[in-house]
Amino acid sequence: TFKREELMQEVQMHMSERRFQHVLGVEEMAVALAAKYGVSEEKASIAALTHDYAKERPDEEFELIIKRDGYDQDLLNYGNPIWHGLVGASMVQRELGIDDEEILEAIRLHTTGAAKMSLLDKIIYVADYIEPGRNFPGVKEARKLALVDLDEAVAYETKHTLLHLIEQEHKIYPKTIETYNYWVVRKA
Ligand code: DGI
Ligand code: FE
Ligand code: FE
Ligand code: FE
Repeated sequence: TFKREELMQEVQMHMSERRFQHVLGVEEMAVALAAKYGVSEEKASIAALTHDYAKERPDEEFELIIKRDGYDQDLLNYGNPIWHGLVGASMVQRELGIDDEEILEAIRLHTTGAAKMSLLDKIIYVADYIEPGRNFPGVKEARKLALVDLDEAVAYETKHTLLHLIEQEHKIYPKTIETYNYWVVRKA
């Protein structure tokens, strides 16, 4: 498996410079959150560096893997936004040799979240949203929450992402709804 420098180089080769800068921002934020919440900083670093590894792969490649590897075929009704983490984790595993299941799961869940999330899953989900390069209305509030209560940050991100998707009339992946029901509604 790779050292950080090698991993960075491998990831950089697979994406635009702009996206690579986003990845480095997610890493910075994820490592900081890992330190704060008592999670392995190394795992946070590796998961952050690889979370968008598959983001620039052609749709055809994802479709082939979804058909071949026993994924729920309903996934074919979605697209890269849903595939690059959920299916992309398998590319990270095969191509980068990362076999740590906690890291792979954090990659799988980084876009949609889930009802059941580990601390590492939450850290990657939130770090992706609040990395220093992000600039949207509400990002300051999300950054503030992340330093106070990670679960509140998950809830905030989930609610605002869903609002945005609905505003744009995008198709909602069922797991995204599950995340909303669990973290936004069920929360006391
Ligand atoms: O890969 P990033 O741009 O860093 O961020 P991401 O992986 O968190 O999100 C990718 C995109 O996916 C983002 O525009 C939000 C969108 N998304 C999240 N949940 C859903 C979704 N898109 C659809 N269509 N349905 C969802 O449920
Ligand atoms: Fe992503
Ligand atoms: Fe995200
Ligand atoms: Fe990302």
